[in-house]
Amino acid sequence: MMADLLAGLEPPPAAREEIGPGALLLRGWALPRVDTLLAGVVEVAAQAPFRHMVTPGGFQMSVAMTNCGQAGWVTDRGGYRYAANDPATDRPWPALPPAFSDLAGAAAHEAGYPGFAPDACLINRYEPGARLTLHQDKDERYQGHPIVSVSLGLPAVFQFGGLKRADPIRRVSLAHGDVVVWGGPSRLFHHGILPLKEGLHPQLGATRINLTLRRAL
Ligand code: MD6
Ligand code: FE
Repeated sequence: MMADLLAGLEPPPAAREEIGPGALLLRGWALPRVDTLLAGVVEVAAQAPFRHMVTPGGFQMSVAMTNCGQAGWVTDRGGYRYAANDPATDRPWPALPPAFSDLAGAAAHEAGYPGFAPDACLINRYEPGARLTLHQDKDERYQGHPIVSVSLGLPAVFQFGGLKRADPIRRVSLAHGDVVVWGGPSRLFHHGILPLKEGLHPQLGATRINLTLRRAL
């Protein structure tokens, strides 16, 4: 009886929260596609393993990273850049799984950025204690495109500041299945992730995965 009543109902629209000018948090938006996304991560990591890269200043990052798509974001003593090949294997990065580009296009459309077609995805993997210090994403060739970010696994506290490093910072909790789309005036805002708290996620254990889909080239 109840099941009959519910069968015809659409799922409720994901909660939308504007976290900055042109930056929209779509809570739970990726939940229906989590399994496909995770299968994509496993497939990519089998060809291009997660690694802890070194910053230009010589520090090893606590976040492990890999990439897929036409270009991958890398850092080493020589600086930050996009590279066509994975420096670990000297082969091209694995292709973008269609599930990644489909979700990014649909989420961007939903957030008011129609026609977004990513060509690259940076995959971040956090374990408890791992963090990402305040930074701007500005290594993309043209920064007029938005970035779509998908959070999976353990929750994290996202810091979202402004154009200047010293601007006030808001803290936003990002949970499994949350999607953030940002572009426009917020595209170059400083942001980061506070040290991940201990915890166990039913699907991912003591891990948080973040996908950031971009147009890099
Ligand atoms: C993270 N995200 O959520 C780190 N960058 O683990 C980012 O650094 C990021 O979420 C650009 C656009 C969206 C993001
Ligand atoms: Fe970033």
